[in-house]
Amino acid sequence: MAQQERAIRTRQKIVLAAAELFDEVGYEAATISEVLKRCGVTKGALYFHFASKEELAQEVLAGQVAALPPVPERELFLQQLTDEALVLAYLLHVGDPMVRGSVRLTVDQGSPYDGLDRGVPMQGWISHNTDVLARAKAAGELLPHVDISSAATLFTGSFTGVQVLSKIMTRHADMVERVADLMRTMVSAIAVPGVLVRLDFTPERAKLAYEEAARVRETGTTALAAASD
Ligand code: XVR
Repeated sequence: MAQQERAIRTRQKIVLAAAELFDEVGYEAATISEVLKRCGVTKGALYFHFASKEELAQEVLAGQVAALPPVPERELFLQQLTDEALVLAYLLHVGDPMVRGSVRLTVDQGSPYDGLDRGVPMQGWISHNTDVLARAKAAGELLPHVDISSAATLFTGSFTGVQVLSKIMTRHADMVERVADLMRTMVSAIAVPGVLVRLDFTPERAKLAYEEAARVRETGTTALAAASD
């Protein structure tokens, strides 16, 4: 294996172990020595990649949006947005360590002096939503009054709200159902009627959409593309 590839893998191992630890104990209580124990990397190697716990946490925060496997483009952009929300909910529900650790770091308030920039992933989601909603608008899927940037922010804010509630009430057991409800309600306020009737908000989509997206990430092909080969 090339040296560079080995370095990338080591880095990924460290980040994953850190995310897992942040998910379990939060930022304050997490220690570099516990990350070391979990990832089986030498202290020297860890410090080569990350100078501090803060740098590690910032990397986990930065990886949040990319931790969502890419949902293949749908016929309707509002279905794509819905499926992305369902896939993220599913990952929280099943306990994906990268997603859970990163999301916990984002929402835990911590000390005002801990130096973490929790706005990084939030801004990433808002920009992504802005992009998808702009496409939805261009495709005629949105009601004329819809303000894209405020809707984009509202999706991220309300997802965060139901995520916190679901964690408190059920430890994410009902996460997929809460997000399916949220998307049905919010999308109903912005979609034109002819589009709304074609959208599917059932929670059962979550697992299927996740499996499809994970397949795309692994192989670079969709089920349809693979079938027509
Ligand atoms: O904006 C998001 C989606 O595009 C769906 C609408 C998800 C926002 C997730 C924000 C994340 C940070 C804290 O979740 C939290 O609870 C996927």
